[in-house]
Amino acid sequence: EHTEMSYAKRAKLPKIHPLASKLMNIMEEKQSNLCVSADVTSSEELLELADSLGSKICLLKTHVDILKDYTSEIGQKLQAVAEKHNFLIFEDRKFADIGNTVKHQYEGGLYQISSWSHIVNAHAVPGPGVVKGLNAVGRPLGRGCLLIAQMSSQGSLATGEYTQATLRMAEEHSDFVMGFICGGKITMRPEFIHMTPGVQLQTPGDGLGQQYSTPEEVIKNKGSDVIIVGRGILEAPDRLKAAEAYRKSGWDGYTQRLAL
Ligand code: BMP
Repeated sequence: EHTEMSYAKRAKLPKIHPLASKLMNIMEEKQSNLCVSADVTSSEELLELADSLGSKICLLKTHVDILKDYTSEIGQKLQAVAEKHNFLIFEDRKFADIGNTVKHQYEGGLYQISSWSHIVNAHAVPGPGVVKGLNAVGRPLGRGCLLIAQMSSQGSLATGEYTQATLRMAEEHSDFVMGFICGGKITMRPEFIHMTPGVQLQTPGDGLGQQYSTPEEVIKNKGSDVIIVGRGILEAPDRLKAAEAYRKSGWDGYTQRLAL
């Protein structure tokens, strides 16, 4: 095995995306590689969740299009909470259209995602135009993008050569692409950050195709950098206690990986 670099060291790499650098510094500072997936349908609950779990997380992942009461103030309110607790915001929009269309979807419409979300993600399936379109809107604002290289769902088509082609697309657009959604480490380039959904301590799946691994498996064994946890925390009787358990478990996985 190669030697593992700490998040703090990777944050200082000369070619790292500024937002990846910022995120890795936050992770080191808060000793958290936990991203909470805030999949709730009320704005009040979303903001309350962000505020109450803010100290435990490096990143908050949103699906704003599942909110039943979205208003244009949500973005700015989320940003204020993110600043208060020092975490970043990741709208899990999964852009997957031609460059010109995703430009509009990212900047405009109801949600104006580029105005409040530090990070977005995209499928590689349209080819590099999707990244170019997002880049045109996001890069001047200092935003970053993750490419979906693999998915946690059963029967996912994002495997093998598709994953490799996604990796090459990221390498060719590393001024805007800062990393990946994936099941584990897919590149040795330490500038890229790997984020993994489908993480839960108790359950193997959800009956709708979701497949779960534990934080230890994802961070220590598979070499990912960030665990994305939704229902493992949201459905726990005590969300704060659960968030702390996932934070600790993810961080232990990381320190154990560094010690290997
Ligand atoms: P949960 O931990 O409750 O299963 O939620 C996982 C979250 O991560 C959901 O918001 C889902 O949309 C997202 N996600 C995923 O589960 N698998 C992927 O491959 C990519 C995702 O964005």
